[in-house]
Amino acid sequence: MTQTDDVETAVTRYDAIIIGAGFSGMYMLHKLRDELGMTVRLFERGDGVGGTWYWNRYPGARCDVPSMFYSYSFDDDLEQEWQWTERYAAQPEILRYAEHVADRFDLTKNIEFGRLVTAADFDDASATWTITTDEGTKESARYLIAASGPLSAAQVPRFEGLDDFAGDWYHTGDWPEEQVDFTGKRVGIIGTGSSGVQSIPVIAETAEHVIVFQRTATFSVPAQNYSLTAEERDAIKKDYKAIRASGRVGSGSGTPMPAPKAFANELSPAELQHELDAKWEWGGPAFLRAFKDTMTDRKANRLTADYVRAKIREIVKDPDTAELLMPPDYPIGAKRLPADTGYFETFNRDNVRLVSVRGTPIERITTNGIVVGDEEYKLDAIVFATGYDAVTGALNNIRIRNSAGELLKDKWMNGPRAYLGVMSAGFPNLFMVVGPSSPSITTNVLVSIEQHVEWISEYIAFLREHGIETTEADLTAEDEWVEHVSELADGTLFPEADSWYMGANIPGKPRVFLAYVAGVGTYKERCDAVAAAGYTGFIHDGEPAHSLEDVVFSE
Ligand code: NA7
Repeated sequence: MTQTDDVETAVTRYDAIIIGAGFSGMYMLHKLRDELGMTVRLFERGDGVGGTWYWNRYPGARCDVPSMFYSYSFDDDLEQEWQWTERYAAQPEILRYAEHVADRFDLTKNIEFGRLVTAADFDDASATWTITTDEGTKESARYLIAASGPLSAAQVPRFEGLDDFAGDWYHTGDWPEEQVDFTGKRVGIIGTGSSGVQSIPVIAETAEHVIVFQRTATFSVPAQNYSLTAEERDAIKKDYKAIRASGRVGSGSGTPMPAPKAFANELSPAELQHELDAKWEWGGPAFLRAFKDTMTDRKANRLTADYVRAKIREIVKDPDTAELLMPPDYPIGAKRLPADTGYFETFNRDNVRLVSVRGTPIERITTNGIVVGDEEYKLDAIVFATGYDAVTGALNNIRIRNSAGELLKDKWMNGPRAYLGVMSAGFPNLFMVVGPSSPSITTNVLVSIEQHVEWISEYIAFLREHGIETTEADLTAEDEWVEHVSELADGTLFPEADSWYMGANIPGKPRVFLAYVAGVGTYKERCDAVAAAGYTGFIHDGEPAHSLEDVVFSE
């Protein structure tokens, strides 16, 4: 079905083009090609599949969602045959899994690796998207699916002098393929989010000296990772569907975990302590579910935060270092809560030093190291664990333009706008997987990815079946959705922190909460209701798909 246009650029026409070969793009490719019989081409800037897990090869990189559930559920044989070795898989194992999926479903034959998509232009007349790659090549398709990832645009702060640094420097999200050996080196690590929290303990084991440059002290809870036994795996696999489903209902994050029993103010001091102890022992993000209102009530949140502060004082031997590690007064969980293995303990090591850059920011980088205040810290290597331009970064890095010449980036100047988080008004036939205003980043992203891919491919099947050439989000529906998403966030403590969830980590980025917080189950119900009503809130070939009054978004 592939055609070649007779225009000068010899554009090849596909049914769909997908950007990104992470978990979103790989499943999308499988769905569209193998179930819908479409011609599909996927463009991936890396030289292999895996997306985030292809790039994040830093020491200690590990998932913070249990691997048995941070995996695809769409294929029974796949979920039964893969044997996760740890409760929380490390990056190499997750990458092997992604490669296994690519082999199993023969995906790579439709993927062009090492090709960065730099621009995408929609043409109303032919109802096609034409993408341009960094090599200047162009391809076109009816549908463009952005599976470019919510955490893929790595951010290196523009410190003066970085180019002069004589040592090596790395970003955790753009780590080299070959192993980096820090033995005998003085390593500076900037950033104490999840990537810093995971990498600092591991780098400290080999480096001669580690200096951690901390701007905001972080909360962190132990992952409580362990090796999975065959019995544990088998027990889950026996009942895989039902166990997975239990994490997908209502306001769930998508990961099965113990539900909170009560609101904090319903519990006695002893019961509060018991709930927090139990969740600390359970490990990882479940800690934020000690109470029903941890993320909505300041008092419940403060109890939870103070519990971690007390743990830090207990673990870290030097009282001055412990004080520096004390997270300031932002709600715990309002910045993504890292799940660590020995993070606070690492500051008891003789070869680790903590430097606060909160009051006195990093001034510049020199040939020899990093200058803070009047001190120059001599370094052989610098690790930037400084995060991402989350959710919108990867999309805005592509010059996405509609037929009227409008840029998506300009439309999103004051914050991203997307109906259901899948499509932005004025940009027809462009679907986003785990896009802004969808649950994505606040959930087990594999669950959100599967739901989005399945919903989008069903929609595409519907469009093809009904001979509809273009679909686009209706502006009113989009405005209502964005308003609804923002109201939901305002009912929580999330907006109170300067987090990447809020875009606050990127200078100049609008302060907007980037996700839908009512949970994967509720969100799926909304999406399914839209589909059942004939794709309400979308415009099909210029005509409203259905009356907007059929779908009410306010709670
Ligand atoms: P994060 O969570 O955005 O953390 C970035 C860290 O880098 C954070 O501690 C920042 O301090 C720090 N940072 C950023 N810019 C600077 C400058 N200019 N100076 C000093 N320190 C700086 O990114 P991660 O990669 O750790 O995690 C991202 C997600 O990936 C994670 O949540 C998981 O979902 C997976 P700040 O707190 O902004 O003061």
